[in-house]
Parts: sequence; C-alpha cells; structure tokens
Amino acid sequence: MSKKILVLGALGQIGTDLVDALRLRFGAESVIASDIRRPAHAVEGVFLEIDAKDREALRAAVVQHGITEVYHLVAMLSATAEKYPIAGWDLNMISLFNVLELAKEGLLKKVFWPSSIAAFGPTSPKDPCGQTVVMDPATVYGISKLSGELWCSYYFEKFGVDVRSIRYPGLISWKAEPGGGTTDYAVDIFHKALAQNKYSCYIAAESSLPMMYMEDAIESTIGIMEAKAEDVRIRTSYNIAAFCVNPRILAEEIRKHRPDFEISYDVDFRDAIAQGWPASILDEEARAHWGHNPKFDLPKMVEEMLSRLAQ
Ligand code: AKB
Repeated sequence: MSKKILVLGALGQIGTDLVDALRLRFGAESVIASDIRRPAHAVEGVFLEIDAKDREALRAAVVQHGITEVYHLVAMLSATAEKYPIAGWDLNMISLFNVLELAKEGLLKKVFWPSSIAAFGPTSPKDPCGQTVVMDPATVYGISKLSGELWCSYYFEKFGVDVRSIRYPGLISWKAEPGGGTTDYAVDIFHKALAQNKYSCYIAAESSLPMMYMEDAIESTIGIMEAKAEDVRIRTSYNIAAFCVNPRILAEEIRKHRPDFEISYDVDFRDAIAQGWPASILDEEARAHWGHNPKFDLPKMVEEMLSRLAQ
C-alpha cells in the first residue's frame, strides 16, 4: 500500500510548514491537509475540513482517502488552555484518542503526535532537563501532553499502535504565526522588530526557554516518522533540543542586525508558565536513536527569520 498522509491541524504554525515539507518529499498527491476551518485563501493540494474531535468524520476521511499515516497537530496551547481548561483538555485528549483508536482498528499504519516541553513541571530538572526525569506539569496543556505521552505508550505496548512523538520546544517560524502559546513571543518579536523596531514582551528578560527553528523541527518530525520502528525505542516522547534563549539575549541578537531595536517588558501570567518549564533540554536519545541533528543555532535562526520576514 502506498503512503497517504493526513495532517490534522494543517493551518497552524507547525502544520503550515509540515504540509509543504511532506509534499516536497512524498509528492503533493500523497499528502492531504485538514483543519477545523477552511483556509481564508485558496491553498494548493487537497484540503479537508475535519473536526478532529468527531471520530466518525475522521474515520470517513481516513477510509475514503486510504490514509496510512496521520500527523496529529491539533491542540489548544498553554496560554489559551489556562483560560479554557475543560475545552483545552477535551480538544487535546479527544482528538488524540480518536486517532489512536482508528490506528488500533488497523486503519492507520503510523501516527505522529507532538508532546512539548510543557510536559515538564516545576520540580523537573531546570537547566538542563534530561529525557527521563520527574514530570509534574502545572498547566492544563502540560497535563494533557504528559497524559497523551502515557496513552501513546499504552497504545503501543497493548495494541501495537506505531505512534511516535517528540517534545517540541518553542518553535520559531516565519510562514505562519503561532497562537495561544507561551513561547509565541519569540516569533512576535521578529514581526514587531521589522514593523516598529520595538517590542513589549510578556515574558521576563531572564526567563530562558528551549527553542528551535521550524526547519529543524520539521526535519526531526519527518525523521522520527521515517525511522525504522525498532529505532524508535522511546514510545512516550523524545526530548529534542537546538538552543535556549531568553528575551534579553534574543533582543541582543536582533540588535546585531537592527541596532535601534528596543525591548521593554510588560510581564503577564505567561511568564509564570515559562518559569515552570525547563530552561534547557538534553536530547542524546533522539540524536542516538534516530538522528535528530538540528542545523540552526541562535545567530543563524535570527538572521534567517529577519531576512525571510523582510522579503
Ligand atoms: C506553548 O508555548 O504552549 C507551545 C509549546 C512549548 O508547546 N509553543
């Protein structure tokens, strides 16, 4: 059976880049994009409007299009889920169970599901944080990510579902803006730097977080899905790292290109969320097991973001 991929949440920050990369790699006819809403503008390739909480709608799409793999990117992120805890839990968990159940029924060969650094918590090691450590997430989103990791592992162990997962750090990209996350500032700062040469940041100057340029995240997302099953030895979720940064250092790096750029601080509840997450991540397992190997460090990412967004 040939590969037929369905990306759920395709209009989001990750989905936008992932669909392009998958189509480049496997051919446009092999990749179907879907989201709960239709795109505002016409998009290339097949697009389906699917509510990932609706298992029967999902099943119908999977059967009708002969889907073999799902990349499940539907989520309510950390900041928004703190405002709507039950809606966040429902969206994050029901959509995951729907995909896992379809895979358990034998309708899907492989599933990708993203976890996050949010699965760690205040008593997890801070700097650096390894793969197998205490995990006590203090946000709704983080609780859903840690629970999701355990459910993925359960479906793998009990039912042989080939589900693979990585713990994304904050992701920085230029194609689509993130929404509702704590790490969103690291994208917004570039838009404001170019538009206004100044940025008011809701995260404190010294609050460091692990971050990654989207190109590296996409490479590792497809990388773990294309790895041999026996090489994916961790079936909860893999730590992956690239660099860590705080707003002060990010602003300094931007200033190397835009000397007049100014940052100010108007810290809100999202800084407390950031404080509960690791400042840096260890990822030996992902590198050794299936070849995670990011190319972008902080200076290279900043240069790339400014030049892409200026085009
Ligand atoms: C968020 O900030 O909620 C996300 C994440 C780290 O998973 N970007």
